[in-house]
Amino acid sequence: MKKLLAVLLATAALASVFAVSFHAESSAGADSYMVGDADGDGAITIMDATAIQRLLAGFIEDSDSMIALRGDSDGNGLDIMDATAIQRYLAELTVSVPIGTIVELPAPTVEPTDAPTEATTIAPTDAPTEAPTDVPTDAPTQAPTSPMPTSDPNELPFIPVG
Ligand SMILES: [Ca+2]
Ligand SMILES: [Ca+2]
Repeated sequence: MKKLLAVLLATAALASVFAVSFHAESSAGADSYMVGDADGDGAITIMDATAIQRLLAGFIEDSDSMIALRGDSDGNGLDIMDATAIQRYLAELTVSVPIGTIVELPAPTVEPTDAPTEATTIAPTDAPTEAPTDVPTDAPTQAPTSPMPTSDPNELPFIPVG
């Protein structure tokens, strides 16, 4: 019962935190469940194992499949081992499944929205037709001021022999 008490205390602490933080968005526990809490009363009790056994025996219906979802502690579908796991958990025996763990409910499947069929109404902008206003600058008309070389720099200087 120590484990159960710890889980309940942790759940209560979480619930109070959520109540403060997310009170406006959703009621606590509406989008999550406790693994093993087959009957959904918020606690792991022998009634959860009994609910699984009764469902498997066909004595009760599971119209919204929540007993099967919450009771399936190992994720392989609801079977008698899930009831046994709850009994072992309550007897404080070793269980290898996450009984008592809070699990978020899978998000509801949302139909994909249709892609918009209307064509975009924004026409492409026209390219600018106005000519550029900058006139190209004239090429320089003034002749270079440095004098042109008068002799071929590759020509060897004349050295008189004598
Ligand atoms: Ca329960
Ligand atoms: Ca199972």
